[in-house]
Amino acid sequence: MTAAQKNVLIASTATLLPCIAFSQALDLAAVDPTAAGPWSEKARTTLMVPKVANDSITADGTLGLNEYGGFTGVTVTPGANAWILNWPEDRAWDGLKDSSFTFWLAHDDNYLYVGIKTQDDVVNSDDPNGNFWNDDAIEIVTDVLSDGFDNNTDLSKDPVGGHSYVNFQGRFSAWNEKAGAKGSPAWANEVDWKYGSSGDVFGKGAGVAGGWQMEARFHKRMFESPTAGNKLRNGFRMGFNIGLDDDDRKGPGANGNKTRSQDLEIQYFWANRQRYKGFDANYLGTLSAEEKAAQVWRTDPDNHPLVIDGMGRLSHGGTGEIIFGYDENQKSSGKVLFVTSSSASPINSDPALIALLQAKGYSVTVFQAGGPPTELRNAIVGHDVVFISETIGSGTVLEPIGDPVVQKFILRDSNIPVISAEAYMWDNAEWTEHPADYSNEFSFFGNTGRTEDSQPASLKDPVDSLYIRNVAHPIAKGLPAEAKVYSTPYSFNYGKPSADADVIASTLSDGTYPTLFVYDKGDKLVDGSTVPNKRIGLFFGQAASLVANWAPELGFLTEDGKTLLLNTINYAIGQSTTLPKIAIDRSNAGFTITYSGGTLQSADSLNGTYSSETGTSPLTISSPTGPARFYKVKSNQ
Ligand SMILES: [Ca+2]
Ligand SMILES: [Ca+2]
Ligand SMILES: [Ca+2]
Ligand SMILES: [Ca+2]
Repeated sequence: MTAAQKNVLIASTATLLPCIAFSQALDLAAVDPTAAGPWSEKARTTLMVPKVANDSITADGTLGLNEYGGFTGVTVTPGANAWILNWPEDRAWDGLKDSSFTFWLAHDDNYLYVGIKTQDDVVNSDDPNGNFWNDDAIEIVTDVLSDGFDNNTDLSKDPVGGHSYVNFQGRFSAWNEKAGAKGSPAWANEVDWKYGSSGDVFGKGAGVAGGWQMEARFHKRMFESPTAGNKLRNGFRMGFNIGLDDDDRKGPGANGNKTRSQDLEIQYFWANRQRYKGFDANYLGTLSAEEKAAQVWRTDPDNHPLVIDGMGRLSHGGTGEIIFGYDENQKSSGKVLFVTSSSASPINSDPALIALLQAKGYSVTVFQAGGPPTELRNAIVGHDVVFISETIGSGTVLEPIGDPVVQKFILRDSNIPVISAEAYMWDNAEWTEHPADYSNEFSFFGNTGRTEDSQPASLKDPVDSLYIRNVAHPIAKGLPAEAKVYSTPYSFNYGKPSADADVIASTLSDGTYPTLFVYDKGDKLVDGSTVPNKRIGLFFGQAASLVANWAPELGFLTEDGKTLLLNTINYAIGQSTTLPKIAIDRSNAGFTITYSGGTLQSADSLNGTYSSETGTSPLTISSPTGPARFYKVKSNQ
């Protein structure tokens, strides 16, 4: 982000700082259900769901060691990190031993699994399935297609996913046990599902010393929409929330002593994020395509303010998000140092990016930029790649050098691949041409869709596609020439790298304003210095007041966008090293060049100037011209 944006962001995050009361003496009447807190922080409500071997999890109510694929259980505690419902009037909570819970998530080819351990002083269930909120039970709310609607999942009749309860015994709210059929339409309304040990939903649990434990499994077909085609695997992102209801036998239920107005003593949730009020399917239906693309609700705080309240716990928009771990045969490996503006609570798309990298198999260390330069230089030790997020202030990865003093990239001499999505450090890093005084001059570098006069008019439009310039490069593998990488118009980073850089993609169709470019080891930067390892400028941009004055989200990336991002990290780490190979077949009228392991280049003399060919292998030259042509494959490693 630019310095000016950073100041604005500091002001806005200051108002979001959570007020965490760790005391067990919690005054429930004083809890503000509209307040921000850990439940609304992206960093604390974003999770990666590990992929485990089929049927390695048994929903038997016993959570085995590592049964959940290494998932670190998430503990949800009133007074520490839970959003608490401000109802009923005589709600009560007497501390951890009265009610708190830890949950685990994992998935295999067929099922999503949820494991629960609670502390609960009195364990009870004496209500019918549809009223499990009056018993000891968990609640699950999903936003399967991540639409973020301000809706009520008890009424919206979601075709897939929705709202359900599983009581401490593993019984299911949406199942009519007497009829042996679907009951409530609040869950997977358009899926023909069944509950049972061999059904689509099954749970099992029981009271244990000090509380209860329960496991439930949900067949993925209850979340997978035939029309949307979504599959819960390989990086898929889904809105998810989990809450808890505590019945301690003091209410009007059959087992209760009737001293309280309700069986429910307290209800609390893991997540309750800010959502745009009034943003739902009906409202979207009133918008034109242009208004949708401009996401007009984001800039209409009078009609669509960002809110947190009791309805959020039942809405799509209030959910946290989970990202599904990749299949074993699609995983990568490597250690990523993720450089962000706050390691305590990363913002914008960073929590979801981190979860996506973990889902892909990378281990991620989060590093907060802005400390002494040696701190960053020391932090890279043991890592395979540095990823610099757009959330950082560009100055936080620079240090003053020389006389006269200029700000230079701290890792300029570090022998580690670096990817940066923060375009405003590219100039000081000498990755892009820039004014002599390193000022922000948008004809050289920046992000598209800005108001500044120095930005060329051709870069001011809202766009969702970039142009692949090097189809043979491993980063561009499998992508079309014009690749739609954003699901909604957003901003691209761009710069003017030196001639040594491989331009993978450009912002404009004529190849100008590269938005994804690579310096390989030994290439020269714009100041003539030689890079000790790969340096990669990444397209994924940031807020741009003209077209998208809001922070990036992982949801803005299409599958092609995610592929481009993950290919970039794979390439930077350099796992798929293949030696360059070339073969020329002259059996036809012309000739055919088959090559792999790099970029095909040609020149008109052996020691001439080689330039990259644009065609993919095998490349057929049917009408050769000139006396001779020399071809070589330049390694991408
Ligand atoms: Ca188990
Ligand atoms: Ca209790
Ligand atoms: Ca009850
Ligand atoms: Ca209880």
